[in-house]
Amino acid sequence: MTDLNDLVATAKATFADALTPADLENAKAFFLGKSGRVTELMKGMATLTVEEKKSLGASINVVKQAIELALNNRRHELADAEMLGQLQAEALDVSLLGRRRGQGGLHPVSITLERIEAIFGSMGFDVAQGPEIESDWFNFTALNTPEDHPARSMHDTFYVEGGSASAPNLLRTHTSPMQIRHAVQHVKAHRLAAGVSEAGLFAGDMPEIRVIAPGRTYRVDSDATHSPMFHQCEGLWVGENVSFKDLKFVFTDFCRTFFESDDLVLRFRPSFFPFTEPSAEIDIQFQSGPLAGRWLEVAGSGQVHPNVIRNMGLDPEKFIGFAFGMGPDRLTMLRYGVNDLRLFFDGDVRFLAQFQ
Ligand code: 2U9
Repeated sequence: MTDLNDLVATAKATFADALTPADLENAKAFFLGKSGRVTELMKGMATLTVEEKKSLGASINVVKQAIELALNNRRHELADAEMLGQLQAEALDVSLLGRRRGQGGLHPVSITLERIEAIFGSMGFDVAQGPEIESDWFNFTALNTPEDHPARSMHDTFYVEGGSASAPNLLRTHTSPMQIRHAVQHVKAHRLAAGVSEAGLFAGDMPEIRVIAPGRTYRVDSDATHSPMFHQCEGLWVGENVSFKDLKFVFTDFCRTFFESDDLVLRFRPSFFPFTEPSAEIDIQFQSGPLAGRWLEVAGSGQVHPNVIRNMGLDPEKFIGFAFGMGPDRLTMLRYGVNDLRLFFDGDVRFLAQFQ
């Protein structure tokens, strides 16, 4: 029995000395293998009596089970140690800050355009869209701009391929052509609805045209307050009984909502545009706050010229309206106190991120 107990102790010690699974399996063979110690003990029983076999066999079995248990325990220990080593070697420092992808956001001028659209939208204005490459007709002629107007020179306008030799296509110099296109479509649709022929100027019943046209515009110009690409947002309201009084109401409401201040007043200053007559610049003055006391020019405006009303297909004896035009870039500069327009278009994320 003492021999048998010693054998268990020896096996445990040998297994403990095995430092790798391969060593352990070799050690196992020494005790439990085909010619291992336990097997030899079994074979040694051949000459014993049945009674002796029973008694010694049971003891050998107990020893065998104890050795197997010791072997399995050591197997688990080695496997755990191996796993621990692997976990340590491949450890991830989850406390390290990740490299997050920037969230992105709207450009400050886009924020302004969205606000303008929301404010005029709430006053019942549609939002027109149109091409940035325009024809001479929609950009100039339909808007009553004469042949010899400086805006038509190579000096002031980016001409592109297409169109005719005498009237090449161009990058639109203002957003007004979108409103002419919108008005022409509007008139056409209501002529059809009213069953009035396409010929001649329309003088029937028609819902009012109320539209704004925001977008990119292009002129040959570049300094701290001018960029070759800039934004405009023009508005147009044409009906049978629309006046400067409505323009003043609409634009005052717009400015107070846009600048989030009721503490501002408007001033209309006579001016000239080919597409409006009479025309006026619109200045605003804050009565309080950082910009208080100075008159700030924010828009041009006027009663739509009868020739322009005609170019929409409408009878100017019946239809009248007003238009206004403003620069969202400049409005953004005023709202945020930015003093150089070029910052908006340099694409420096450090500058742009400040508006998020
Ligand atoms: C149609 C008829 C008339 C739109 C108008 C202005 C006056 C104007 C510019 C000033 C500098 C915008 O800020 S700016 O870039 N615009 O002064 N725009 S009236 O008149 C129209 C538009 C469309 C069919």
